[in-house]
Amino acid sequence: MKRPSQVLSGLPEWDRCAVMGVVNVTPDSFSDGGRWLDPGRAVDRGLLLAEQGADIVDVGGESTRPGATRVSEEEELRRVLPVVRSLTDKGVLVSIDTMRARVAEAAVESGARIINDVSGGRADAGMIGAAARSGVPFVVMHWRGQSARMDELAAYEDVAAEVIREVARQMDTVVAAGVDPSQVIVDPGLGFAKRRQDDWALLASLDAWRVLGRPLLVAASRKRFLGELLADPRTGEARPARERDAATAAASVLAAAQGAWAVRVHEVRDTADAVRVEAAIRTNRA
Ligand code: PMM
Repeated sequence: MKRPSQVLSGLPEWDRCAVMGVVNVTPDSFSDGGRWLDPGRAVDRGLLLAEQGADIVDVGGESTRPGATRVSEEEELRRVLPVVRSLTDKGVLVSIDTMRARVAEAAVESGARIINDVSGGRADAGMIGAAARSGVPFVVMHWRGQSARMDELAAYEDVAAEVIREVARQMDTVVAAGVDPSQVIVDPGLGFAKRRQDDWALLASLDAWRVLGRPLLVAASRKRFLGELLADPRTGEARPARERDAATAAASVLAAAQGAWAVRVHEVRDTADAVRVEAAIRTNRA
């Protein structure tokens, strides 16, 4: 199956699904919280991910795990800017994972080339304008509300259709406010106001996102639905986050096979190999 056009201005055009490696400069992210809070360690981590095959390194300074409380803007800026600056100086293609306009703007000034806003411009009234002015690609992820209450918002009749419809509506909003439509990236927001069965239904129907005609980013990495699938059969306890990387690579490569433009992962090496295998099989298909 041929992949839809994946051209975004200012970014390379990869001939396979791209890999976005994650550096969370936070004390409390669910899967890697506290490991890269020190800026030097965060930069080293980003460089290692790039060396292991990350095409993009996504830098974030605020945890969005279910139930998380927000950090101040000053603290978020303090965490991410030195890391963004240092990685871009070293030639790494950086995206900034933030819901705040000021953080996005400052990160782009420091060299970030994608704004990855898990709220798709809904959390901060200034974000869409900031994205429009920056001109860099902007991620419109499916989002129904802040992490502190997102579990209550997970109610769907037909999750695949509703999530696409809500993202299409938000795409219209961001384009009406000045974002270049050819710079929009879409994302189903796995785990954000989703129950476990919703995440699986979304992962099973990524083909349907072609109707939007935009590059699709998929972030299954280490998420709760994988931990629950792999729960200990004796105790019923979910598999710990750091032991979900093989499952992450599997989910990511199956997203690539459904046409994903990029997959966002905490551990890069296996997924980087897997997307290359997917591309080789696709290009050898009659
Ligand atoms: N998920 C997380 C953070 N950022 N960005 C996008 N575009 N899509 C996602 O699904 C997404 C994201 C939460 O995971 P983390 O806290 O482990 O980074």
